[in-house]
This record gives sequence, structure tokens and C-alpha cells, in this order.
Amino acid sequence: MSDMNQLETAMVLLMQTFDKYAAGQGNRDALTQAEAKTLLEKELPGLIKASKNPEKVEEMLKSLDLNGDKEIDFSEFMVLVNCVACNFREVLMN
Ligand SMILES: [Ca+2]
Ligand SMILES: [Ca+2]
Repeated sequence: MSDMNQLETAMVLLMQTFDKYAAGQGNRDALTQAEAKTLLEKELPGLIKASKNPEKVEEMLKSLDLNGDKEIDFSEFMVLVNCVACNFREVLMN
């Protein structure tokens, strides 16, 4: 990873994080709802804390499943990363 620039490294980290949790059960290339929840709790605890309502998190996870196959693939995961990043930016910039 040493000859990669920052943004490339960040993308590899995103892929590795996704793969780590996706490999747990069922399809190794997609997150089940349970895997997605674990990922959020472990990797984005601030997000979980910010939404005090656990039902909201479940709702958000369901809405991420754009193609309705009950799992979250990498492109669907990136939608979440995008949303979280934009929210973070807003918080950091204000
Ligand atoms: Ca899986
Ligand atoms: Ca899906």
C-alpha cells in the first residue's frame, strides 16, 4: 500500500472494511442486515449514537438495499458511505 496516495488508500480501506464484515455469513460479497448492523456498530459508532432510535438504523439499512435482494452489496454500501461522509463534512465545516 506504500506507493498509493491518500485517496487510493482510503478506497482500499473501504473495500477491506466491507469485505471483512461481508465474509461473515451467506454471500461473501454482500452484507446481510445483521452483518451491516455489526459493521455500523463497530466502524461507525458515532452514527449509531447520533441516531438514538435503533429502529431508525434498521430502517436506514433496509432503505440501502436498492435492488431489494435483502443484502447490501458494495455499491449499496457506498451509498451509505457517501451519506455519512456528506453529513460528517457538514458537521466538520460548521
Ligand atoms: Ca455476507
Ligand atoms: Ca441489495
